[in-house]
Amino acid sequence: MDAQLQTIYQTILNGQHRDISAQVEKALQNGVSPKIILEDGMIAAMAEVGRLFEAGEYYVPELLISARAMQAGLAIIKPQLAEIQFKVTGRVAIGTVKGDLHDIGKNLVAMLLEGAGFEVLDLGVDVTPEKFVEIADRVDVIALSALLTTTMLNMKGVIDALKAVGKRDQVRVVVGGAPVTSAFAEKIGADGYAPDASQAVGMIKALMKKE
Ligand code: B1M
Repeated sequence: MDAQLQTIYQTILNGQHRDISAQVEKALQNGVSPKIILEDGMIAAMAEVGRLFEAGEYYVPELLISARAMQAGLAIIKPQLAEIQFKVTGRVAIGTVKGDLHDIGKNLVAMLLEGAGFEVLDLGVDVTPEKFVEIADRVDVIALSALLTTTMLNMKGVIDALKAVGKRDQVRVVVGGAPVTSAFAEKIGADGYAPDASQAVGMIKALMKKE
């Protein structure tokens, strides 16, 4: 791995949020592509953080400080990602489902969607089905994120809540997040699934064209 990417990777792994901004800025100035910084440096580091947590070598505080460093790096890279995207119009409400506080992946999807020209309404984390129902009239797509095997079940709750008030057919519902699969998406009646943020943009663009 490139030395700059290795530094970024290690900084996120160590949770040094004060150092990451300058490192990402420097790599961008040196011509490293934002996509490579994101995927090979930052996302790869978070995957390793997850592995260390699973192995009992990292605990929740380490997850938090790595997440904080990741968010600081994302803030620097956001405008660059916006520039490399193609413009399309559409409105997307995005949120992490009820009971779930993970927001890094959701923020990444929101960021790339904005970069692709979508108007994004970010509802945050721990979002209730009622909140999604409330905004259903104002958007073309509702994008749901979940990182826990327990909370992914709440995605179906959103779809059921939309059905209960007769709004299911007005809006596309798409899902994603580490434990979510296309089979699960199909089972709960979602309109689309994507395994990562850039595929989420492609999938939502394709859904918009179908209208
Ligand atoms: Co949590 N956590 N966590 N955590 N955490 C996981 C998810 C876990 C897999 C770690 C592990 O055990 N290996 C595990 C879940 C196990 C399971 O359910 N099977 C876990 C656990 C157990 C927990 C707690 C229960 C721990 C505890 O308290 N004992 C707790 C739950 C809190 C809650 O939510 N109620 C908890 C808490 C936390 C922190 C708050 C400390 C922190 C989150 C901070 C934050 O988000 N601001 C945290 C973190 C950082 C993680 C890991 C290490 C990293 C997650 C991450 O940000 N990944 C994670 C381990 C892992 O994932 N390897 C873990 C990077 C991010 C870019 O990827 O979010 O997957 P991801 O997003 C991807 C795709 O999934 C996709 O695009 C993104 C990339 O392109 N995507 C979408 C995401 N959303 C999408 C929506 C779409 C499309 C694609 O819509 C169409």
